[in-house]
Amino acid sequence: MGVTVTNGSFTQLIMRICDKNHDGKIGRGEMTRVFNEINKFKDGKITPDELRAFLAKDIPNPVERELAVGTIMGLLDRDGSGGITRGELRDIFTLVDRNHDQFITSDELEQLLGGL
Ligand SMILES: [Ca+2]
Ligand SMILES: [Ca+2]
Repeated sequence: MGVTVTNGSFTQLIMRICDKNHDGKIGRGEMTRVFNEINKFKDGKITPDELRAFLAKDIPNPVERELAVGTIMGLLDRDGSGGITRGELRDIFTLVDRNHDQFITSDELEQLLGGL
């Protein structure tokens, strides 16, 4: 079921990366912080290379990492430009936050990723 990585489900991995204050949900501020961490060149666009570098620590297996990068790009790069912009990240946040409480929970993430 869904995309898995060696050390837990993809959902757990994303929660671990994004939930900075460990309250079990991802807020918009946390999303912005993660965006800035990944976007090393500060050009407002996350490239597959930046994602790959960012995920190297959490997904050591290159095959799994490539799969994760492809999945994330596929989900977030809405216009297929080869990069993820802040606007695209905002759009996906709104989409995933089904109950519109301005937080993404692991359940809401699971609904998005479970079908993959
Ligand atoms: Ca949080
Ligand atoms: Ca929510």
